[in-house]
Amino acid sequence: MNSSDTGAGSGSKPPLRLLHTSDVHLGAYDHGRGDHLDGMRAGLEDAFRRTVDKAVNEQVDAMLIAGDFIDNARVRDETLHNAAAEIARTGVPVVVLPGNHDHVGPSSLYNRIDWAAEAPNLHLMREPGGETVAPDGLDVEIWGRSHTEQDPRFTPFADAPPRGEAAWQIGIGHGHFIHPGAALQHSFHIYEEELQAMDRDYVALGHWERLVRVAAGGTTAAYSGAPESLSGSVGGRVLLVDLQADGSVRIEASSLDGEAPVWHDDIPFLEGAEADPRR
Ligand SMILES: [Mn+2]
Repeated sequence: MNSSDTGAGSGSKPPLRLLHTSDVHLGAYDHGRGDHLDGMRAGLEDAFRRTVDKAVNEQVDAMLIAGDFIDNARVRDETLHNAAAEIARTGVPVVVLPGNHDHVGPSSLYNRIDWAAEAPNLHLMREPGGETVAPDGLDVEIWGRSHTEQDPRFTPFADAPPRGEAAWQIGIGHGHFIHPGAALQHSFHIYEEELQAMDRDYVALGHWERLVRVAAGGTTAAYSGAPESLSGSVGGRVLLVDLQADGSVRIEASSLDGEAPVWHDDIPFLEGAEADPRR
């Protein structure tokens, strides 16, 4: 898409559409035996295939995967090759932020195959100190901080840098949003004040198998939930994020199963007692 034509008006921005997903957990059942596990394994792969179909059909400009794309470092080789092939099939920049299940580091699964060769459109975030991805041809910068090991003190957004130069500024993180009144026993804390201070246009969150918006000052921030939930009770949706010419951001929870979409204002905010992270 040619977005350069839309920048002439005062205060207008180039519209972009993103697909946000997380917690795909490809390969979670790679080492079990039996028809039941074979079916669940195929189900995870099929859910990601439908996620990529969605990205193609909705003509998104980029896809964001907010952690736990792959379940663990011992998945089958074919799982990694299939994952890379699906990323390549999107035909658009795909930003993968490693989470606690697929962290970077010396024994990382991201060192096992040549991702750059198999999926040249992949932007893999490898910096635990944080890094900015700026895909060619898109007026957007995505900042995130990769997990390295399963360090419970890891903080996805503490002391994040200020906005960059591109028209659109996105944050991506994998962790546990701390709701006022929630207990503090969980790892990878994310706080509303941090999201507010970052001053991004959208923050893509992962780690919960739950579709929910969270408070972030004036910023829209949401967990996409998983394409296919490991717990079996939720999931099946991805978020389409429309960054609009007037500077506003609208999100839509789009079903992978043909169910009706849930629009921006109908997507629930996290409220009440402590959140309920699956992993
Ligand atoms: Mn996680």
